[in-house]
Amino acid sequence: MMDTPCTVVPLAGTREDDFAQCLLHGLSRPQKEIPCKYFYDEEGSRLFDAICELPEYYQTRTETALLARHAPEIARRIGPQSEIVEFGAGALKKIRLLLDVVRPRGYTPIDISGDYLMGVTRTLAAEYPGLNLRPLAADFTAALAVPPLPGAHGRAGFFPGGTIGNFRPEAAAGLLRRMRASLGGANAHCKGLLIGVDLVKDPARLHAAYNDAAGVTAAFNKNLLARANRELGADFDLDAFAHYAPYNPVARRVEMYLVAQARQSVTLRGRRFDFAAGEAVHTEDSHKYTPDSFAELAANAGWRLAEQWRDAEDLFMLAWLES
Ligand code: AVJ
Repeated sequence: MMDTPCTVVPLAGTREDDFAQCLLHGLSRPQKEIPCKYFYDEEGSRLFDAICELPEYYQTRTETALLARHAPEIARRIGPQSEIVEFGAGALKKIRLLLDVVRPRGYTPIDISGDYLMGVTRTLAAEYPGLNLRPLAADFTAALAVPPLPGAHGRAGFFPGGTIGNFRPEAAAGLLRRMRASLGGANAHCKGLLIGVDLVKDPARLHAAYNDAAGVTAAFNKNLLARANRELGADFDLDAFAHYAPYNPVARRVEMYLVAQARQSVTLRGRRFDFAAGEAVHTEDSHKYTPDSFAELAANAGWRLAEQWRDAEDLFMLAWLES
């Protein structure tokens, strides 16, 4: 039996994420913006979990079905006794679909929220007593030196959820390149990277997924302002902003905004920010790919799309990249 992992190792080089600094900076720009990574405080993570259950939000359930269905083929690609490194591991839900079939020697979940990661890792350790667990607290977008797990037969990366879509193509290629470097390196034999990708589809379907009838996505978007009020003592009037999330079929991305419904001022850390009526704060991009456009992105990052699994409706793709 392994020791229960009760320490989450903070990886060197991870800088403190500063919501206040980022917000002051983002709201001072000619085009106001708040980076989408700030959605995920406790309340935001709860709202995102609710999004995943929405009838309009097909992504989570489609990816989950693909993972369950193709686990044996994925296992063949990863190989036995390997190490799986997950980037932005969150609640450790999706890895469970692979563990019993892939039977890796070790699992290294990386997440920015160290305390949360410690809790969920403990639960996983109790369920998989033979698994070598190595939780790392780090920002997965940084260049991370992840030392290979001793005794493992190669390692594979895991980046589900379609989160790659939050990055502009240039940044996405940079991120995939850094993941390749993190997984490879001196004594690590990189088997590949399993990544979830949301696909280009009927704009109406995409629009519905980000403009759900129950208003959960709107609440998720507005949580950025609620969080600023809670954590930083800002005075955003949540009713004075509207959720706006159109699909841009030319750029092939959903763009999310918070739009001021009337002229207003907000005070944050002693500074005043003015909003014109109709002025938008950009909060998220969610890029969609075709299998070909994703293969091209991967190639720009030194990866080759070696295999792909899609649902019958071509809503979502699990891609297996090799270098
Ligand atoms: C978690 C980034 C994949 O882009 O669909 C859901 C986040 N934003 N609804 C996505 C999100 C609005 C989600 N990702």
